[in-house]
Amino acid sequence: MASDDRRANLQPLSLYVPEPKFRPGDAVDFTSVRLPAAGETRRPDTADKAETFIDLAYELVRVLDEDNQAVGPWNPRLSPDTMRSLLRSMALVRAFDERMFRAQRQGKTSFYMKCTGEEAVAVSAAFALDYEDMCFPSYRQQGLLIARGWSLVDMMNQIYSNKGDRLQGKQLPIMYSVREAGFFSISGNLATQYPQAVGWAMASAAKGDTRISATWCGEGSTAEGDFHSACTFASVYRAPVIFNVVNNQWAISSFSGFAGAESTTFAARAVGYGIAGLRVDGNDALAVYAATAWAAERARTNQGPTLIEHFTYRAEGHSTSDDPGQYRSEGEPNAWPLGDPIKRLKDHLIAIGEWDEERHAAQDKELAEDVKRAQKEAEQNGILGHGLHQPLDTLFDGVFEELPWHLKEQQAQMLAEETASGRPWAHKS
Ligand SMILES: Cc1ncc(C[n+]2csc(CCOP(=O)(O)OP(=O)(O)O)c2C)c(N)n1
Ligand SMILES: [Mg+2]
Repeated sequence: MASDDRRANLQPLSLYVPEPKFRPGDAVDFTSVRLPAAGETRRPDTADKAETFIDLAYELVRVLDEDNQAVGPWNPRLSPDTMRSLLRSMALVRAFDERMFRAQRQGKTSFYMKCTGEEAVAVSAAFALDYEDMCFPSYRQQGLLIARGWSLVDMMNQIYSNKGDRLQGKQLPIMYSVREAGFFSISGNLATQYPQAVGWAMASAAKGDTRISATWCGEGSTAEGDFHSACTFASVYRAPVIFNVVNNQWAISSFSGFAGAESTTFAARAVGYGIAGLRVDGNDALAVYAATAWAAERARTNQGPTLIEHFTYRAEGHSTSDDPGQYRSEGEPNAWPLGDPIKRLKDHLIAIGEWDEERHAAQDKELAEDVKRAQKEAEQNGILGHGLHQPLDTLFDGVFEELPWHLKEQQAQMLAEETASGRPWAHKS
């Protein structure tokens, strides 16, 4: 019998292609999102073996409850002063984002990326880690630099690629690199920071150092090969590294289903590699703090890596080049059931009598003024479109230890053409 005849009786295959639940114009209903209550998820000892708490990869570590109280075994019991500084740092990140987004719209820079709604992910981590621990962030963790007290002017100089930009305009705006603040150069190629963080952690362990590393990527980026090879290396060598997966539901216009969210959680990726996995309410600054401190303690005591999924929501566009109104319902950000991280910590501090609306409003005003002042100072070093801020021949500096012959030729040709054009700003001196 011909094989065609045999196959005629079989059911045809069909390819499954995920579809986001809501598209522009749709009413949003997030009631199907399973949310364990605050305080419900258990907290294992940091010395426990990863295989004894696999359930945590499917639960949700939450501290702040519906009544704005901090509850349960993960409550980090931070002092009111520490919580006020956490709140202030998150509010400063938001003020910075607002101002720089506007600067892009005013044509002062070509590009900007906000982290609105995700401020707790980076800021709480910065509070829970040691300043000496090394961070390998994606482009949405400006909160690390801001919480570590790095200069806003320096960040803005980079955004403007101006005279004060220590990276000499060689990186896309917002792709900072700050060795002094333990902030590794941001890469445009998604997930490359994951193996780098593991390598750094392995080196730290091999040298008998005491510092650990932490890295961040979006849920979409977990589909990259680099994510998986990093997990393998970290598991095999028990590298002292914290893997943060920021599940903000979207990867530009692709929803999380395209990275596997319909089948399992992102924290569950840890299970297959035999490493510790936690799933955390990413909009709960206290839960993020507690999870990071727990993972850091494991890393520091040679228990190896932890993967933390931060369950959150990207409240605004992917970047200044994006228009989310084209692909998702406008109702999503407001319907997100885990709320806003700044509002939740603010409401907690108010509920325990350690803050009030007037102080909050006054702080917002003060932070907006601070950011404005920094912006004025940075703009004295130049903005986009106001001439060349870095001498043209520095274009070839700082990449190769010794410039290859073909680049030397290109450099010479460029300089000859510029000299012929008679433009006065073309050369170093
Ligand atoms: C290797 C690689 N592929 C694709 C891109 C283009 N790109 C930039 S950001 C992005 C979405 C990433 O989404 P996610 O990892 O969820 O992070 P988020 O932006 O949500 O923080 C894509 C596809 C890239 N920069 N690098
Ligand atoms: Mg994402």
